[in-house]
Amino acid sequence: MEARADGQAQPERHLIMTHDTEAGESIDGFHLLIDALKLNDIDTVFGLPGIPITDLTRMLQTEGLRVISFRHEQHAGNAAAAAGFLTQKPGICLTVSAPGFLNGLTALANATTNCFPMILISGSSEREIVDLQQGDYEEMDQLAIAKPLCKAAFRVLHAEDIGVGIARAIRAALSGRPGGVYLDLPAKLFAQTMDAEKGRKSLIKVVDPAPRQIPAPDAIQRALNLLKGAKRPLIVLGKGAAYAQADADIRAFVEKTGIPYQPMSMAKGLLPDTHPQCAAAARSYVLAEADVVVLIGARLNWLLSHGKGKTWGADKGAKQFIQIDIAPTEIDSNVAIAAPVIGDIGSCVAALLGGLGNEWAKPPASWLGAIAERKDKNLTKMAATLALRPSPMNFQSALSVIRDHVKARPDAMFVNEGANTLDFARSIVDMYEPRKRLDVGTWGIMGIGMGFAVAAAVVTGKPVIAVEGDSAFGFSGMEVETICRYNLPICIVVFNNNGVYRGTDKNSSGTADMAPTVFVKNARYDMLMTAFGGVGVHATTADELDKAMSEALASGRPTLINAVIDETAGTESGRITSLNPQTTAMKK
Ligand code: FYN
Ligand code: ADP
Repeated sequence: MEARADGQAQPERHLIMTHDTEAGESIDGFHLLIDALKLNDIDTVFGLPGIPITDLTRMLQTEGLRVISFRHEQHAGNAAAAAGFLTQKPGICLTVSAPGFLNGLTALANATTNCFPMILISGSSEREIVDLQQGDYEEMDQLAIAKPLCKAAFRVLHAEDIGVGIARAIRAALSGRPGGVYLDLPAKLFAQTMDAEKGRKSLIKVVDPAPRQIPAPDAIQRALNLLKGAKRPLIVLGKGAAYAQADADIRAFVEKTGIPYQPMSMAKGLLPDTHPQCAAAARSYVLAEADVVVLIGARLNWLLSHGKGKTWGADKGAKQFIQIDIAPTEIDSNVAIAAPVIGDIGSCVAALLGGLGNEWAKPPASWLGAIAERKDKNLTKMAATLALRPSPMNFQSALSVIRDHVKARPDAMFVNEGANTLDFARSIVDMYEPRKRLDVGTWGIMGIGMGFAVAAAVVTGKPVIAVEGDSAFGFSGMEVETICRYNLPICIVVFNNNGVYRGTDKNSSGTADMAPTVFVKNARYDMLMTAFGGVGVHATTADELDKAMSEALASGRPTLINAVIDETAGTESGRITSLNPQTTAMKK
């Protein structure tokens, strides 16, 4: 028996003979697909059964894969994407045709945007009928629809091509910049049979699916020359750096150069947030003042103000960038990059590290001192806020409790979505280990919460703390049933302030409806969990929240804590209010 990531035993890999015929043994499409996945060490499938893949989900389970069955495909897809990010293996999401496929597609597009490897496998209706638009059951040209929303899309029509289809999907998802791949499997394919021996030979074990890409020596030298001359250098670590699993070399590079670093949200913990070189608490200052910035697996997109403008101290003179990325076309996408370093992060950072030599001078003390001063000021201010115990709780007082639990369990996974709930948690809750934080990512998407939490629990076997805005939780809330069904050690904390952003907006139209941002007052989200046999707690004080979290983490039982937050707390869109277009009247 082989061991699986979740610790359960996995039966030996073998080819399943489905029929004995006079001509010899034969195998069907179902089993060729299962064997192709197993051959490539895929041990878990996230999905939702239905026509035409219901039997496939059963057979996958029988043949030793773990099948995590969700209540909505979007969350199964998000789980697959998070699993891909955490493991460097493509996460698999399995759906039914048309509507199920479309539900999974949001997750596939989100995975692609975030550079997470996943494969969406959807059953589909019969090509002959779909292409003539003759009105088949769940008729849809899924391949055409998926194509522009992912890295690659393939359809397999013949059983003998299943091996190639899976191999191509794995390679496309993992190689170069990782991303989402769509694999279209028409219903008829599953029942096709072929000679078992030929079938076995048609399967492909993918060799080196994410080949290292070694940076050119002159690119390394160019980057080091630029860095050597820097007076106020800064390193920005992105989730690409977290994905790369080059943790030791990244840490060595940061520490050997002595350069302060700014972690993007999912790179938090790559080095502990409490590391003396962490500049997160002086973010505005370091971005504006740095003269040379090393981007490691972080794009200059909206989250980094496109590398220009006031955030980057546009009025303070030229800023130069060194960018490490596997995708050459990312370079110069927003501003000129003086020293591109193209390759996989592990190879690039190792090469830079090798080029530092023994004499590398640490950044000027004036730069480090100025950052330390800003940090101290912000940390002191933050500590004072976190010490308060207002009634009802506000975001900060509730998060100070959560912060202590994460500190005590640095190995726990942390999932976070919302607006204010996300923004406050990002700066208040320190992370201590790599790839522990999963959040809304590049799109700032709501709805990843329960899918990511399930994947985090299934893939790592560690406890999961999911901190959710009440609005954000609503997108995937029904998956608490999934969490209870698989008895996953997930502690969900819903920050309930009665609405989107806050709960106090008024309808000014004179009708009886609530304002669009307001929810049912004093809702009891905890009861959703008790409905399925989990633990539900209604927490109105920091002490109650603390006690409930202690119990949840100790017991490992599925728990939902309804944390009552002051409904006046929270600002429109959290820290990204400026992205809201305003009417001319409001501007005046
Ligand atoms: C950070 N900060 C801290 C700390 N960490 N202070 C004290 N202690 C600690 N540990 C300070 C930091 O210096 C900043 O202050 C401030 O807190 C905010 O830091 P943050 O969160 O890193 O930075 P900011 O400005 O919010 O970053 C911009 C951003 C971020 C775009 C990267 O907002 C982001 O990731 N947003 C995602 C939003 C999103 O997707 N929302 C979902 C959709 S919501 P100063 O240095 O003084 O500035 C739809 O409505
Ligand atoms: P963040 O949102 O944290 O800033 P992004 O998602 O914007 O991070 O950027 C991640 C970047 O990392 C992408 O440009 C992607 O091409 C790159 N990347 C992902 N994996 C690797 C890898 N193994 N090696 C090099 N670059 C990578």
